Order: sequence, then structure tokens, then C-alpha cells
Amino acid sequence: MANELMKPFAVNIDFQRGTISAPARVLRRTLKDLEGLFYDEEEYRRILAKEDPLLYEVYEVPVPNEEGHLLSCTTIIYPGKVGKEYYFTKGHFHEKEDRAEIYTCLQGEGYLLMHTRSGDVASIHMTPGVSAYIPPYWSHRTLNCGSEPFIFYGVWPGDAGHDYGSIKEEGFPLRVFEENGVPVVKKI
Ligand code: M6P
Ligand code: ZN
Repeated sequence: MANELMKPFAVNIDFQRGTISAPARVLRRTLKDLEGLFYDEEEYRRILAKEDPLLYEVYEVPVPNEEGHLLSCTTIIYPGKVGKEYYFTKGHFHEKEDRAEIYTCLQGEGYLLMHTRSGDVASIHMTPGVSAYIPPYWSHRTLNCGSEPFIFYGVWPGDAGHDYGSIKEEGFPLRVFEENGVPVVKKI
């Protein structure tokens, strides 16, 4: 019985660079992966016609995507904008919507945006040391509003899953634009 149990292990997280040693998977999303998500569609197409910049990378700790386990990863969002809107992650609900998540900022500056299906919205300004709790039933998207990479570490239940569908179809009700050199959170 005992030899069927998973063995304890550790990884190293580089707090400055945001990388994890021996990740299960490194996910890289470029501008074309976020089609239909930015506010300024025209500007999105104009940039994409010239280049396809890397927006963010995710380093996952190798753990099964199963009930009982805790998944974790770092996310590195690079600085940049499409029009006045800062680079962001796709954003998702959990497939099992009653699963929560914790994001802890390691480097840089960003925002965590959240909403519920019943129309509540929330945002948290993320700077190093800020550890945000995303309760069950809240979607989550992050963005980099600084000039350096924005890096955070996330932990969530192994069976949560990702549901991108409704955000792709309906859009995210909170957006952050640069206005007069500062980030402004807007409800759309
Ligand atoms: C965080 C976690 C991951 C997620 C990643 C990128 O690190 O929530 O589960 O994959 O952000 O976000 P998204 O999948 O919405 O692009
Ligand atoms: Zn999540």
C-alpha cells in the first residue's frame, strides 16, 4: 500500500525570474492565442500583422490534475499593451466552479481582475508580497501594468480545470487601460 503513495518532493522557484526547476510543462501564450479578447480589435490586428509577441509564460509544478492534489505554477506576464490596454492572461472560471485559488505576487506590478456569473466584480492591485484569495465561483484574469515582468505564484485544487468559454464569448467585465501614464480599472 505504502509504495503506491506519491513521494514528497520539492522544486526551486526563482523569485526574480519566475522560473521553476523541472516544471511539468511550460506554457507560452503569444498575442495570436488571445484572439478576440482585447478591447481594441483594430490595434490587435495591426500588431499581429507585423509580429506575434510573447505575452506570458506559465511554469507548472509536476503534480497530477486530480482531486486531493494541489496544483501550483508561476506566471510571468511581460510588459506591453494593445492600444491602451495592458497585456493580460486569457482569464477563466474553473470547470468545477466551487474551487478556489491563491495568487501571490513575487515581482513587478499588476492587477488581478475577478467577476461572478451574477455580475459582481472585484480587482486587487498586486505588488510583491500581496497574496490574493480568489474564492469559489469567481473568474480570474491578471495583467501587467508595470514596466518589468509581473510574476506571481498560484495554487489551486488538482481537479479544478479551466473554463475559457464564457469569457471568450462575453468578454471580461473589467478592463485596465493606461490613461495619462497610470492604470485605470474600468467596468465595461
Ligand atoms: C495562473 C493559473 C493557471 C493559469 C495561468 C494563466 O497561473 O491560474 O491555472 O493557466 O494563470 O491564465 P489563463 O489560463 O487564464 O491564461
Ligand atoms: Zn484558476
